[in-house]
Amino acid sequence: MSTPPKMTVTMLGAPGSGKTMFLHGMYAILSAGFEGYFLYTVDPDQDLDLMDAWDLLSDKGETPPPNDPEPVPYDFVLKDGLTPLVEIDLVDFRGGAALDRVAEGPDDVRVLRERLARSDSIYLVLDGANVGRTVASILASGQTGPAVLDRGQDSTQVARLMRFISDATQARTSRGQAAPSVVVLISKTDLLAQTSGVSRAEALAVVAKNLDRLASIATVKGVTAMVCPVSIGAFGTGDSDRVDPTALNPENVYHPMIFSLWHFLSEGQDEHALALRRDNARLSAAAEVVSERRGQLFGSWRHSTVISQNEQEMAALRERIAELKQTMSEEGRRAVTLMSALAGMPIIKDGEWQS
Ligand SMILES: Nc1nc2c(ncn2[C@@H]2O[C@H](COP(=O)(O)OP(=O)(O)OP(=O)(O)O)[C@@H](O)[C@H]2O)c(=O)[nH]1
Ligand SMILES: [Mg+2]
Repeated sequence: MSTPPKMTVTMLGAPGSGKTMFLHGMYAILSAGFEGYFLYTVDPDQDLDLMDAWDLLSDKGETPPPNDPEPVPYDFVLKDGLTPLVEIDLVDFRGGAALDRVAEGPDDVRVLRERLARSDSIYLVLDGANVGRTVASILASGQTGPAVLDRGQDSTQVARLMRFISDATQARTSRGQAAPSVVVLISKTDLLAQTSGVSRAEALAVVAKNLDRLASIATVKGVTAMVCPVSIGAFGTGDSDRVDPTALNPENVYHPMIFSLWHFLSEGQDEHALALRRDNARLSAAAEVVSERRGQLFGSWRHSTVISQNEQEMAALRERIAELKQTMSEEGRRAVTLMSALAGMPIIKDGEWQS
């Protein structure tokens, strides 16, 4: 692959839901390498910023401050060994950017909405402590009634955030593009057991069973989604500025990015196949013109310009077709490998559980 394709990823989540810490944890783990995949910032200074923030957390327990209205943009490149697979455009917004009104909020509100419409992958970040409370109320009510995340903490946010994903999906499909992949990222899963009253595994099973009510966008037709329980450490619910650094224990932080890339490459296969069909059709048309002109009496003499123009086009098309076929087989192979790295993660396509 010559220049890697660019993928846009957007995190949506209420203030304090754990977006920035997830991003820091993901970078710390993936920049050190996971199963041969490496994530780097394009700008080496940003690598220092991210590593400094991670060092503050792992050495002193200092957590990142809440984001301000100035979004923090990152350009990453994900590599398989030394081979760049994809460039990733990811922006860390404050949670309020998704919840304020455009007319009243700072400019990040408009920027986030515009960005969602061109996002290839969207992470719906749900605070695990809240999800746990919802699980407790689902269990208490005998799994009936509406399952909304704890009001005042997260309820309206989830509905609102999902609406943005729905709008983004519509914007993309109206342009003939695939829907963005969706990661239902349950953050702070170390708190799930505490707030749900059942074990983490049981709580996650309740989430999976009730996903159509908790995060219904993940189960609609046309959407491919993954539920990903993430934790940065068993920090408890205490002071959010400072946590116990010895409790640091990142879990599942690389899965969302691997899933986004898998989906991006899989969708790319359909687009490549379409381009291949188009190029093959043009090649046959040009070949037909050449053979027809050559077949005419004095063909090569009277039609030499047309013939040579078509032959040039045929050579260019053959080259492009060969490149496309190579890209398709490389990306197809990579998609299969990426999927194996996601083994065991719950993936839902068109409302159907895949694993
Ligand atoms: N127990 C626990 N707490 C966490 C975890 N991740 C984050 N937190 C806590 O949640 C707080 C908020 O996390 P952030 O990542 O800053 O949240 P955010 O979504 O970026 O917030 P805004 O930038 O304000 O939108 C942190 O300061 C931590 O105290 C986790 O995995 N476990
Ligand atoms: Mg933040």
